[in-house]
Order: sequence, then C-alpha cells, then structure tokens
Amino acid sequence: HWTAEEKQLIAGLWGKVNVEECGAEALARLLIVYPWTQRFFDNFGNLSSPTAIIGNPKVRAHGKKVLTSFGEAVKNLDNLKATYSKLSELHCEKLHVDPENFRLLGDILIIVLAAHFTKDFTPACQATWQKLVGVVAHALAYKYH
Ligand code: ZNH
Repeated sequence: HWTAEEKQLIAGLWGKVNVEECGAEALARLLIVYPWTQRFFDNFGNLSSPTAIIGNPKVRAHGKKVLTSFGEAVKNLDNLKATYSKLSELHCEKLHVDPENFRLLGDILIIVLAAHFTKDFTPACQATWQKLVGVVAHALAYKYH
C-alpha cells in the first residue's frame, strides 16, 4: 500500500538522516515535552531538567537505538507487522509501554525531521512520513491485547 512516489520520499529522506543525532533529539524531546514518559527510564540517571535530558548519554544512546530500529521499517515497508512483532511483544509484555507513546514519539520525529531538513521536508514528504510513523506505531501496538 505504498506508491512508488511515497517509497521515494521515504528512502530519499532516510538516506540523509543522521540516526545518532536525530534519534537523540527525538527521545530527548519526548521526555521534555511529555514528562510522564520519563517513568519508563528511571534507570537513566539525571532527567531533572531539559538541559540534563539533552546532555544525558543514556538518552542519546537509547534514542539512537530506537531510531536505528525505526530504520528497519524503512527497509521493510511491506512487512511491518512481522518486522516489529518481537518488539511489540517486548514493549507490551516486559516494558509495559502504553502504545499511545509510539504515536507521541512519531509526531516528535516529524518535528525533528522538519527542523533538520526545512525546505526539503515538503508537504508531500511530511504527508508520507506522517503515514509511516502511523503504521510503525500500529505495528508496534499489534501484539497488545
Ligand atoms: Zn522502545 C527498548 C525500539 C518506542 C520505551 N525500544 C527498545 C529497544 C528497541 C526499541 C529496538 C531495545 C530492545 C532490546 O534491547 O532488545 N522503541 C523502539 C521503536 C520505537 C520505540 C522502534 C518507536 C518507533 N520505546 C518507545 C517508546 C517508549 C519506549 C515511545 C516509551 C516512552 N524501549 C522503551 C524502553 C526500553 C525500550 C523503556 C528498554 C530500555 C532499556 O534498555 O532499559
């Protein structure tokens, strides 16, 4: 259910994404803008202020891990449920992350990409990425019951 144009907008932008940079920024923004999400990361040390969160090496490392994993979606656009089936189980059964948080992170990722790519993040590009973060959130929530 992806057009050739959508696939091109996804691959074209993804090829320019700095996963470490954007992953760290997206997770830090999530923790700052929606502070209740901090409760999943109580072993991450100091999250007491925006500055502390942005400078926290565990936040940086985990943000990179999450965005790297998001890259699996880019490579497996036609097979997202299978791609994230194990991770969906993990987030549901072991981590107890409410799937609403996948949507919040997706929206934040859009903001981070818009800030990084400005003019290249065209309305058409945004529409496609909005769809992508939505289906990724859906796939990650698939095993919840
Ligand atoms: Zn997550 C983990 C992915 C979202 C929370 N994650 C994780 C991992 C991965 C991921 C890959 C690792 C695993 C292993 O180790 O095996 N995530 C992901 C993705 C996404 C996400 C792809 C989207 C897109 N998460 C998320 C959110 C949250 C989370 C939103 C909340 C808020 N995760 C989490 C946690 C963990 C994880 C808590 C664990 C951490 C540690 O290390 O401890």
